[in-house]
Amino acid sequence: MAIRPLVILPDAVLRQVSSPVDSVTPEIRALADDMLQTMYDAPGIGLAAIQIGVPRRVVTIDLAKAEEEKSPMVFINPEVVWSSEALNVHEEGCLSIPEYYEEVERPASVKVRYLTLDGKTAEIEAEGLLATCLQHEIDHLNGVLFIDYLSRLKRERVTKRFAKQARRESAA
Ligand code: K2U
Ligand code: ZN
Repeated sequence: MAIRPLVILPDAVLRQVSSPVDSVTPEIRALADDMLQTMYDAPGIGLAAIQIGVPRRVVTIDLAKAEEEKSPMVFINPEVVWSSEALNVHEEGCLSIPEYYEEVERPASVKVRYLTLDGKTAEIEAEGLLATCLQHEIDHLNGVLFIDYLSRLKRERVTKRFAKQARRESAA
């Protein structure tokens, strides 16, 4: 188990499309462990493997509050197989775009098919924060960021801000 460094905007790695997992190997289990540890340390309630630089279709989520017992979920090759016409607006953030939050509109409910860590195919019907988080994470697997749903002006403004910060850090 290890806490891994997070990939931060504007790193082009975040725009990669992640590859499907063919079989749930010990390496994939170790990756999921590292993702959970990294997510809890951040702290965050979701993480996609690309956010620690690994272009594989693996997502971890835990919606448990700080004072509650952990309830880790691992989704391998998750795909939305149904989404509601009803929409929901939720404030979103991203561990790869730290301290930036904006409202995003997404389908209120989704059905997601995925592989479990045991290699079994499963489906989950989600609404509320879980639906938002699953869609946010599956977007990461396709190189899509929540800022892509904002106006061009807002997206360019935040991208320029993070690019300027990255230049400062590399010059330091
Ligand atoms: O992908 C990530 O960076 C993880 C996000 C997951 C997330 C995004 C939007 C809405 C809910 C969850 C991080 O956990 S960001 C922390 C956070 C948590 C709740 C609401 C907003 C941001
Ligand atoms: Zn994110």
